[in-house]
Amino acid sequence: MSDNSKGKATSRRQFLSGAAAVGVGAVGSGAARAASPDPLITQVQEWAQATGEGVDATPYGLPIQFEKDVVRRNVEWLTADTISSINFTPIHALDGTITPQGCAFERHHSGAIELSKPDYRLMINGLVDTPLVFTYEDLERFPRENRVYFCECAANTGMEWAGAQLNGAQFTHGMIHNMEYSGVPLRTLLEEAGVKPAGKWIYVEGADASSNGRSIPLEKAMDDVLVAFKANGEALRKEHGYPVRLVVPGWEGNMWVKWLRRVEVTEMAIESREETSKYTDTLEDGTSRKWSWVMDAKSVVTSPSPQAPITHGPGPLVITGLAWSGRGSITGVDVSVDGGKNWVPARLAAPGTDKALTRFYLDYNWDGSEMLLQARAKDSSGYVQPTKAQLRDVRGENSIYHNNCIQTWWIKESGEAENVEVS
Ligand SMILES: Nc1nc2c(c(=O)[nH]1)N[C@H]1C(S)=C(S)[C@@H](COP(=O)(O)O)O[C@H]1N2
Ligand SMILES: [Mo]
Repeated sequence: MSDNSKGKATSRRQFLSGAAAVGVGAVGSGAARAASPDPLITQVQEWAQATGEGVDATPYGLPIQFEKDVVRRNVEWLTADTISSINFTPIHALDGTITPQGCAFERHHSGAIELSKPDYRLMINGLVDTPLVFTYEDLERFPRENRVYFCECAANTGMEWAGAQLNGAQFTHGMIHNMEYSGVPLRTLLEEAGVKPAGKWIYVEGADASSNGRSIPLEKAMDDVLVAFKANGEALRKEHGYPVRLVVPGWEGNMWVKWLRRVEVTEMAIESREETSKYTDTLEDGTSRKWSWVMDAKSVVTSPSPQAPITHGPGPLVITGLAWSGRGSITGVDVSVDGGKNWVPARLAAPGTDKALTRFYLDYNWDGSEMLLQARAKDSSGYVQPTKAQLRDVRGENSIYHNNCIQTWWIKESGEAENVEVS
């Protein structure tokens, strides 16, 4: 910590006065250190005395070695093996909103398969005028769109129902990624086949052993669903469904069928399959709800957080995180440093967009005392993210899916952070 920042730290009194003391701009407020002899400034360094790597060293670039900790991680005890399993996006270490494919969480029911473009076929059958089969090349000839959406597994934050459990935003909230997809609207392909009036649903399945079959109402299929083949400008990675996956904006990740092979237009939802009935939510009164497809508004502070502690002293501190809603766009995010007693509006890095991640910042002047840090998202439907207590009142503690409660990080004076609950 520099002497400069110590001198300008907010006093405890100011801190406690609440909203007024929170969120003042950090610019010029002591984040830089006074110039003093520093070998990194005064001496010619090793890397300036020789040439670097040539342009052909890495035909496909990887992150520099110093970033080797920014990787997907799994929680070993969560699943029996890594084939039917999940890992987590390192959201604590990322910024902006786009998730690089290489660190975007994976969820497979029977492992990631290798399916080439020449071997790829997509069939549309069922209640259509003309059953059709598309090759990869065929798909490329339809008018294409580019859209950014988040994909959240319904089980995200699912381990936190009964109590604060996993110590890191990566593990509590990392079953999410946000990419720019290029693809063909499913509507275009369905119209090509001609949906019969009796068709009210589609049943979609993948080419992997699990097939991950799902029923989706035709209305959604004709709305904003994409048959995508590129993510963030490049081909989908194998683990995200190469060469073609379904993108079902705002809806549970399990409907985003990877290695998409068939779309069947049906009269009713195909529910007999074990997989389809699996995704239900147990409620407080012991009953279950199903077909809770939409992911409600949610947010999390990604830094500081348990895996991203504060490593400097009092003074300017960038508090940042992500917010999203499957019902529309994020209109605002509030941040609390006192466990939800007082809230201040965070700054959105850009206006929220439809069913995509929104980055927020609170440029804070930290006095070095402990904080109970929370974020609360609001979306364009008027919905406000609930507290854990509010959510438990309705859903009890036996749910797994759809936990969108407000998360609390206890930031200690040392700058370390812990996953906690506030009553
Ligand atoms: N074919 C197929 N599609 C699938 C799955 C699968 O196992 N097989 N898993 C689903 C689940 S549960 C989720 S959360 C998302 C995860 O997508 P990702 O692996 O690209 O993150 O894919 C969905 N699509
Ligand atoms: Mo999922």
